[in-house]
Amino acid sequence: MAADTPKRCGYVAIVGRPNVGKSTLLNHILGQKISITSRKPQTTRHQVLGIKTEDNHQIIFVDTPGLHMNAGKAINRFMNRAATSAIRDVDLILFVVDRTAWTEEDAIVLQQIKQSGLPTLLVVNKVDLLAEKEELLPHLEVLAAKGDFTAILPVSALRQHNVQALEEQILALLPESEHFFPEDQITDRSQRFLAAEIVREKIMRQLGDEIPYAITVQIEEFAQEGAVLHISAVIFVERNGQKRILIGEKGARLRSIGTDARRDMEALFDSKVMLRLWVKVKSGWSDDERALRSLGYDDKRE
Ligand SMILES: Nc1nc2c(ncn2[C@@H]2O[C@H](COP(=O)(O)OP(=O)(O)OP(=O)(O)O)[C@@H](O)[C@H]2O)c(=O)[nH]1
Ligand SMILES: [Mg+2]
Repeated sequence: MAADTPKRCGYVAIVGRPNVGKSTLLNHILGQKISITSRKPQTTRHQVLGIKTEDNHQIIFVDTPGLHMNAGKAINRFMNRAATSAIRDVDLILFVVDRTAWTEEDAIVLQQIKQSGLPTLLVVNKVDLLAEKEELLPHLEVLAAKGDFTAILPVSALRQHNVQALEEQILALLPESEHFFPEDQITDRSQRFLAAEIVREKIMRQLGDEIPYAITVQIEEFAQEGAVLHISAVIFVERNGQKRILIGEKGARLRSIGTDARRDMEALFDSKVMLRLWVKVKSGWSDDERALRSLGYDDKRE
């Protein structure tokens, strides 16, 4: 790279309704799992930065919770605020949609994007799942008519299809600027935050439809002692019945969540991990603004 190539740096928000593949896209662009993913909608609850520094450019991605309707509870309102505030504070937006589906929630996201007036790349994800590839082209034309997009890119975040082309588009739009983060930093989130998220991911993935939305995870201990990283986490649930389900028959479910989580933590932290999980009932935590703040759902730090 020539020494006189200008440095580039900018913020890129990844927004869209729940479950379209935003976090999967971020992880695959970074080549590292920073943001948790699952088949269930509303997996991501906070803004998470993923930083990619290469040559003379630094792209700071902002993963966001899926913007959704029926945001009745305080936790859901928090998540929507985290998504909409990201739309305002960036240089460029990636608007992610799922193939040819277009829902009322997509329309709400688009409306927010239009209000921001920011350049936007429309990312049509999961094209690997399209049975009829011919469907895509006419649909892309329909999408193009909905807004003023700088470009429209069909991609598969999971299969890495066209993701490179997307990165090139982003680079072309990145402002000239000094880098905001050190070259080796990949996220703004602490190891404690990432550990709590890994536990939550395993619960999202292993448990049925309702429990994952009733839980939150707090790290109580995070201490390296010699070759072993000791991590204790408390899983808060809303009710006693949920605690029973989470623990499972003779503790089997909680053990299995712990095993999966420990494996991911060992890979991410590059250390042997001793993980202890506890389950506590904190009734109404998800609809209580004060409880939310004390559990890390803080608007100043989405
Ligand atoms: N087949 C296929 N599946 C995908 C693709 N991208 C994401 N998925 C799957 O879609 C589901 C949702 O992915 P996430 O990355 O968690 O979606 P999200 O938009 O971050 O969801 P929220 O955080 O809930 O808003 C997961 O099961 C992913 O594996 C893709 O390109 N192809
Ligand atoms: Mg997500």
